[in-house]
Amino acid sequence: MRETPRTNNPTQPEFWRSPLRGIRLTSVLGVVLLAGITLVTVTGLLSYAAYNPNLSPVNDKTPDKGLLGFYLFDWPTDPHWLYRLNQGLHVTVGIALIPVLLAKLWSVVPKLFALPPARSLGHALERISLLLLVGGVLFVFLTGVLNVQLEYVFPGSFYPLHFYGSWVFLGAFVVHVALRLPKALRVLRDRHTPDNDDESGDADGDKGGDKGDELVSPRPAEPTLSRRGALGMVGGGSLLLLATTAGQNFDGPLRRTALFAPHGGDEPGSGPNGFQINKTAAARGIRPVDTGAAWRLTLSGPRGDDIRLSRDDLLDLALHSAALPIACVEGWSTSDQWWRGVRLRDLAALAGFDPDRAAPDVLVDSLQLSGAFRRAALRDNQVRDARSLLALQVNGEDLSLDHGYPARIIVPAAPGVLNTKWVSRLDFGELR
Ligand code: HEM
Ligand SMILES: Nc1nc2c(c(=O)[nH]1)N[C@H]1C(S)=C(S)[C@@H](COP(=O)(O)O)O[C@H]1N2
Ligand SMILES: [Mo]
Repeated sequence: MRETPRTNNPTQPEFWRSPLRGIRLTSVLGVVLLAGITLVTVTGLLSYAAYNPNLSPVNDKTPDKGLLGFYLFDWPTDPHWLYRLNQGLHVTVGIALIPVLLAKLWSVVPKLFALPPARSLGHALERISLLLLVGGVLFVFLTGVLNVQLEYVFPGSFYPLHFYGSWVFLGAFVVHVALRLPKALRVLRDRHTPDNDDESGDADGDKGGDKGDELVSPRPAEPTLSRRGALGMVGGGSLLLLATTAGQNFDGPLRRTALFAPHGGDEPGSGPNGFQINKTAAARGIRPVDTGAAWRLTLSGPRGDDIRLSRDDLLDLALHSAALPIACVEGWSTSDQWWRGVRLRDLAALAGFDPDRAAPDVLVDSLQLSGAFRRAALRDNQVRDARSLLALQVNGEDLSLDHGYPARIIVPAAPGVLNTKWVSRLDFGELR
């Protein structure tokens, strides 16, 4: 029996000593990642469609997307909690996957150091795709988490970074899954594939069925944890992140369980306007003189002449109610709030359209002079929906300044970014 040599060189397989590594661990983690990343990918692509990026340059943060916008469709207004569910899943599942992702990378790290860097052209191509896979996944998760935690650390550039980064990662991911899934499934189906919980992987040189499993350490250290224990730790970590994040999608005591979420904790204040605020009026530079008695809403449409309405004029129109949530791209949401105001379709009619025959799109402008989300475009199906309001009140009281007084948009199933606050102008017409 020969003693396996010691080494300080990570390009040598002997350097990596954990007895937990092996194709089984990698396969279990891989299959969990496949399910999780598929869900995060689908909800991410849907979230992009929910912005209506192809409706107007005002909504489009990635004007150079070209073919990557191939699948865009008219985002529906039903069910009214659609975006709340979509984005809650995208962010919560993404965060809960982090321990699984790190464990998967740990399980294959010896292979990333292995030499020679390329044995053949095919091998070289595979290693380049692995670079894009590992770099891509770290980049996409990091930009996502930083955006949620710190809000726009990359001013103005989060969307293009996360969007294009995701497509690079996705390409490499599809290649990786196509190459490895068959093996992973075979390993998981075959109960006799040796793993490191059984006796066959010990250091005495008789590696039995481990032959060919390059992930198994040729010089394993004494185990301090079983593979099942390691998987338990990873799963426990995921559950902990899930339990300390998911609460940001609910109100009251549940929200206070969202310890790591910036929009967890107590709702701001109490009373009818005491629900989560994203950007306050002060943070967006909204001045009290602009929201006082002099405020007017300007409507434009095919009539030509602009129509100007005071808040009292709006209150004299037919008022309607709708119970709708605020659901932010950052993955927090409120439960349904009871909004009251003027239907967008009624305002379209004032501007000269017949929304029953053909509803127009609308470009919404606000009092905010600079910064993100001061303007947004809504599609005809959103204007037509009887629950889409220019809201003046919420939960039986006037809107607070921070929730958009004098008037804000609220649309069913739409992302928060389309629910413009401090509205000043609505231009109805065909946008696309
Ligand atoms: C973001 C996700 C993922 C990353 C970053 C990642 C990364 C890696 C890396 C770097 C390797 C080593 C490649 C080598 O040089 O042989 C590897 C191997 C492997 N991966 Fe993944 N992977 C991911 C997802 C998945 C998924 C979804 C599956 C399952 C379907 C999977 C199954 C495997 C398998 C079976 C191996 C082969 C181990 C071997 O043959 O020794 N991986 N992965
Ligand atoms: N004018 C303006 N409207 C805006 C925003 C903004 O920054 N400026 N933020 C949007 C975003 S990202 C969200 S999630 C919602 C949040 O609404 P709330 O603060 O009333 O909860 O408002 C939207 N409307
Ligand atoms: Mo948002």
